[in-house]
Amino acid sequence: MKTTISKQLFAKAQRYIPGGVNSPVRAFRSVGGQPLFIKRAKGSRLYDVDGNSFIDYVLSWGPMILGHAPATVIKAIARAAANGTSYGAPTELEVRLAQMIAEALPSMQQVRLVSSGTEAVMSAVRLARGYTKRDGILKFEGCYHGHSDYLLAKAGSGLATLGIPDCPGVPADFTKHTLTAPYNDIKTVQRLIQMHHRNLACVIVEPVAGNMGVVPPGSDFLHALRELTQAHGILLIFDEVITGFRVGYGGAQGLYGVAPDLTCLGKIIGGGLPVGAYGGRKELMQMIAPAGPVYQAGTLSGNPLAVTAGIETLKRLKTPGFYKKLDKLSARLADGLGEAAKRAGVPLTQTRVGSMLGAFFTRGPVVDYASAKQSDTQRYAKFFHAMLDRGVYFAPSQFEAAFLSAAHTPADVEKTLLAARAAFKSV
Ligand code: HOZ
Repeated sequence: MKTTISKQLFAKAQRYIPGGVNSPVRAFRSVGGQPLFIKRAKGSRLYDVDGNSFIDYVLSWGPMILGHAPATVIKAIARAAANGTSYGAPTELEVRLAQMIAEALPSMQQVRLVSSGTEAVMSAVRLARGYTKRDGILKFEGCYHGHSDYLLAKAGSGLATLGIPDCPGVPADFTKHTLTAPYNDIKTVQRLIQMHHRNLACVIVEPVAGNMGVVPPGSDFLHALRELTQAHGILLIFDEVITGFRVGYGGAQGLYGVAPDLTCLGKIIGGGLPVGAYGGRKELMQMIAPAGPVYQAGTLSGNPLAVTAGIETLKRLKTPGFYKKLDKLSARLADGLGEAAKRAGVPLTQTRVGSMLGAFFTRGPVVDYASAKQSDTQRYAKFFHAMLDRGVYFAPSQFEAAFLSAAHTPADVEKTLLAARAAFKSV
């Protein structure tokens, strides 16, 4: 594979940008080698600056559920751009998107749009603290909720990828309010809540963990969290930045039938443009300024281009049979990968919720961060490069998810499986 121009760009990037990248995981550090610089993307494909093309299973870390550059969304963005790119004033578009979100996820009676998932979570936690008048947070090891200070404790995604347990620059005074428990371990949650309930504002969880690889919730985990939090006046926050509109139109809360108090959404509701949202019961959301005293603001919140892309994306997602079709293709990919690994004698534990896929190089089971970390990451790195050489782009980290889009075809999946049969033999 020719990578001359990517290499040149990466050398230059390192002169001006720390580590040569604007977000750590994409630097390929844990898999070795150098990141590819992308020129354009269309449908299921990424095209790099050296003329290589790849079937993309990263999809901008999830949001491109329609595939890259879907015609209807791009046309709508162009139309919106002609009317101006930012006003810092209300628009009808924002009201439409908020209504679509509230109708899709009934627990979100009111919605505040922001510009990223990190911002959504940060604001939801502030609201939980303001509402309950308590400071404590309980999060789960290996879950990632963006990069705000008090949520970096034992976090997944880039921190898991780079092996950063605690982040310098985060005052101990901030993290002292953050408790952590193993994912899927309701006994530990019970114990922590018993000890700390008077100071706990919220329990925050990815209802399907997607930042330590994909780890689905155990059969009763989310229901048990709901009951325990309710019993103690603690707010339950679902971080659906990845799962919202991904595992179903109603998100993970619709899929598992558990209504949180607050929900955070991310870039999928902007069709991949920079957007986030948080929302919940009206009574809670009325605490947010200017309705109430909990302050949160942003000029780019509800940006007309992002909101337009979001509306067009959600319209497509609502079409009957959308998720069923995606699920069927995802199942074919997962089954095929499992068969290929088995045939090559490679121990692989697979996880999947709809079009979110995980694969760990361990006999498993994988139920939490400790078991996810049992994966042979060296083997993952080899697999990643063997697939990349064959034109398939998976995440450059064991601790991220793979995603499919409506633009992926059965032929893409068969091509991927052909590559995987050869790749598994070489790891
Ligand atoms: N933390 C992101 C994935 N969960 C990766 C962000 C990026 O590198 O773009």
